[in-house]
Amino acid sequence: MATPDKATTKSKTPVKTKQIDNIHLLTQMIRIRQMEDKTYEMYTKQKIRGFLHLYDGEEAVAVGVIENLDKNDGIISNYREHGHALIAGVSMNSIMAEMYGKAEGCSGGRGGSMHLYDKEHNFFGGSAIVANGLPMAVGLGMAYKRQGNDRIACCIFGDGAVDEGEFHESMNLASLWELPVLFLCENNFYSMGMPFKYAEAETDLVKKADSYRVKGSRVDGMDIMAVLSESEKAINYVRKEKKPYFLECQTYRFRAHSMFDPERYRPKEEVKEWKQKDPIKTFTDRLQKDGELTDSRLKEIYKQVNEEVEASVKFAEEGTDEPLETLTRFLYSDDSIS
Ligand SMILES: Cc1ncc(C[n+]2csc(CCOP(=O)(O)OP(=O)(O)O)c2C)c(N)n1
Ligand SMILES: [Mg+2]
Repeated sequence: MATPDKATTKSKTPVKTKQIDNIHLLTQMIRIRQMEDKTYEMYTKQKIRGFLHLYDGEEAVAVGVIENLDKNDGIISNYREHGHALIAGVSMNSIMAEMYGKAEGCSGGRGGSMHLYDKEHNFFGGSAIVANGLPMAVGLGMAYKRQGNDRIACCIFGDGAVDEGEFHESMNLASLWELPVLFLCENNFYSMGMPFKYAEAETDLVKKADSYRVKGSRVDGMDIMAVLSESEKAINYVRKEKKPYFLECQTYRFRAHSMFDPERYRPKEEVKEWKQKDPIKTFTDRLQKDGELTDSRLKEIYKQVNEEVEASVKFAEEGTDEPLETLTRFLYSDDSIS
């Protein structure tokens, strides 16, 4: 989807297959990381307030899946969604302004970090409520089916959402009604302080999907190439067969759950081990080893991305605080967004 570098696409029957430039993929992951590092800094300076859930370590999932979607496909996410929104094409300026609570933000400054939303890019939200997006994605899939188009709904959620009733209801209905929904589980093995293994009686999530007759697979979410390849198969299946698919990406968040979390529930050694698999570092090393990326090109990428980040901070800082007089807008449905 939208990007600084151009992605090349080529057609292949029966479903379109994208060929995406490796440098572009790396740049997209770096854009997420650098943008979020800046939000961390601005949070500590109290420029950004409220909750802030960062995505460090999980970038290969957002990039590896969303890059394979079409721009008309819908995306519904959770509260760790800054990267999802960015790769869906939402501008960094409007994301940063939203985090600052400015009127120029993608949700008019009303949502903040957990509620990014952009109709133009079919990004139907972030949400603070765990598993909230799943039934919404079923509804979106149903709408696309009834409209008779070939759009699909991609629903992104964490392992914690699998414990919720909505997961089971949504998988069941999407399967029963044959809806074009990609259920994308970012399994980072923790739901706040709850380790995955203590939360699930059945830790094989693909088996759970199978119990609803939803086809599924699992992939190493730290490896951008693996995610790209598996998500392409999954997306093509949903689009062509018009049936749901469950894709589990096993990943890890390098930072705390949110800005308030002493992280007593996981050993420091474990974090260190996962950091060895940093998707940006491993992909950078791979491209350099293969001679696809020179040191100077890498420097240039970081320079460009950092300029984009700084520009977004400037945009947010210069943005408009909503005046008191309009604070009650949007309470009723006819108060449309201007
Ligand atoms: C319905 C609901 N229950 C509980 C919470 C509190 N809560 C916020 S984040 C979270 C953890 C969810 O973990 P996961 O889905 O694995 O996503 P991750 O944070 O790991 O990306 C919980 C339980 C909530 N927001 N909504
Ligand atoms: Mg989790």
